[in-house]
Amino acid sequence: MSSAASLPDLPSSLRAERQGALAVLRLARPEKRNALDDTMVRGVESFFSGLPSDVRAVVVHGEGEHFSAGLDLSELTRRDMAESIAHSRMWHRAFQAMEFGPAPVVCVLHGAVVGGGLELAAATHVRVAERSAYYALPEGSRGIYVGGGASVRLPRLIGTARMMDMMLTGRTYDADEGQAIGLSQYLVDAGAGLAKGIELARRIAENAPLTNFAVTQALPRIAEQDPASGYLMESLMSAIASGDAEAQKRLKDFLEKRAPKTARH
Ligand code: 1HE
Repeated sequence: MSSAASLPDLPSSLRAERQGALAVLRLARPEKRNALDDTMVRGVESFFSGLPSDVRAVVVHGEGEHFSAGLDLSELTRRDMAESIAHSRMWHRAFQAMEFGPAPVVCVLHGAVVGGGLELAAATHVRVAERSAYYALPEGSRGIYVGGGASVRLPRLIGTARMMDMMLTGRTYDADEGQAIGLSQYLVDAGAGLAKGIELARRIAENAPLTNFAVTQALPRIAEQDPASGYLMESLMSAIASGDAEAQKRLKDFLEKRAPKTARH
């Protein structure tokens, strides 16, 4: 029997399981192409807010033919302006709980990765795309605007001009193009994404916890800072990480020839 702590309760449109040090979260609403309704978005927030401390990395993927068709458009017609602002802020909270949560997140993409689905993917740390993946921001043609953080995250990921083009002209990027412009970091064959995502997450889970903390919490902030503050923050973070007992043990292991070399794979 596993001694791993249990995961937060989720709505039926999200499924999660433990795999040792990992948690695997699945968007499980394939009949609606994993369109993200309020219940799912709130579920994402409670999942990442309630992750047990022994979860060292998370893999997110989608059931069915598509990763996600984005915002559930059927819910959109029911809101007035104030409710729409609150709704977008709810998405921001959920995706920030993931982006700045306790464990690095690997996302596995296939089929449609569109609108809010792309916003969710952009809030994760490592993206693996299968060759079926394609990316779009159909908000332009639906008469709406992004609301799940894309205006902040996508310009940093692919550039403002590309995001403008996607929204103004409805341009889609296929998996190869997405890989070339930085939407994904890994590109794999159809059906191979989850195994690759789990392999990467296992590797991430082996890092010292303070290194993963520095990479997911400090690095994105440093990248946004003025250089002088960034250099200072880097020095502080570096000293905190290397002063930790785990770092001292790993350094000793290398110097005493017990740790693997950094070889070309
Ligand atoms: C949906 C949604 C949805 C499917 N909201 N119900 N996103 C979009 O504009 C993309 C809209 N979806 C599509 O273009 C297509 O569904 C797909 C290309 C993703 C998939 O096509 P297909 O042929 O496999 O499926 P389908 O027949 O279009 O859809 C199957 C069912 O899912 C159908 O419902 P049914 O009850 O008739 O079976 C669809 O209505 C339903 N469905 N997508 C609601 N998005 C925080 S702001 C973010 C803003 C956005 O994300 S805007 C982008 C919205």
